[in-house]
Amino acid sequence: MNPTPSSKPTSRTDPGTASHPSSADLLDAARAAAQAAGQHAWKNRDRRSEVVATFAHDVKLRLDLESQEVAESVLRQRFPHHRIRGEESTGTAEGVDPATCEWIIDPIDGTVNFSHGLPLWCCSIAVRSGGRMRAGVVYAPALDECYTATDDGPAECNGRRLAVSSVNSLSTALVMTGLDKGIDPRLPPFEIFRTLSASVQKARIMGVAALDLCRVAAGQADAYFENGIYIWDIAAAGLIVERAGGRSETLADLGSGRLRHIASNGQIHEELRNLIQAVLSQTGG
Ligand code: LIP
Repeated sequence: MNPTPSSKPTSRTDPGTASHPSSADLLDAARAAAQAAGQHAWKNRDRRSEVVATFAHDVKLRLDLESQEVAESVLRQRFPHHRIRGEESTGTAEGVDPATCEWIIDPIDGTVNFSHGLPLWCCSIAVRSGGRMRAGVVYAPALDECYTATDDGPAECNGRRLAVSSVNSLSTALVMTGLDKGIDPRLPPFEIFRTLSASVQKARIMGVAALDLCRVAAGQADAYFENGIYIWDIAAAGLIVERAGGRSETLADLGSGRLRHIASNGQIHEELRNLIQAVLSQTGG
């Protein structure tokens, strides 16, 4: 495995300024921060059992916190006045001027996978301003995959252009999904999972939402659904899906930052949304 990703500079369509950076400038910073944070976790993976908190179905690692700090310090050097929001940071987005850039970080998405030594984890960094995502990077060190996109450029993996699949029916689709951390088998996500599994060619749970969406962008999966996901899990990869020709849509804000989210190649989007809405209306979810 080669942990060193491509770091070629992005082409510049808008020169940008210090106070209004271009999307290419933001992508360069996001890539640098994601690579630094991801490499920190990867190089220190023998410390993956250093746990700071455990939950019934989740874990928080010392490396989650350290990698968040690494990412933040890279971003602060370049953009000291930007807001930062992350799974491991205390900053909030409340009252932010929508014109101000806000960075959205998940230093290790797929923490449970990482803690077990599985290679399916990544660092996800997005930046938004003016109400839209400007740039996103999903970097998976153990897979040597670095997914990138800007709002005015293509989606790429290690510099190779991505395009969504052309599957046009759920019955032949590979659908990535996950189950809410607050697992309660009586809740609608389990009912949706049951229906989904029966309706698609295959439903897969990989445990790393950002990479799941990148698989959709790469045409290796056709759609994604999850209930109870957070903005930092889907912000960067959602943009990558869209710039690869697909769709990424938050269906509902479930409170406390939890979202119901779908993404797809576009062709099966309505079919997937209708299936989920039908189960929710039957279960009162
Ligand atoms: C995880 C996701 C995973 C989802 C988990 C969790 P974390 O993120 O990527 O797909 O099913 O509930 O949110 O906590 O490892 O960064």
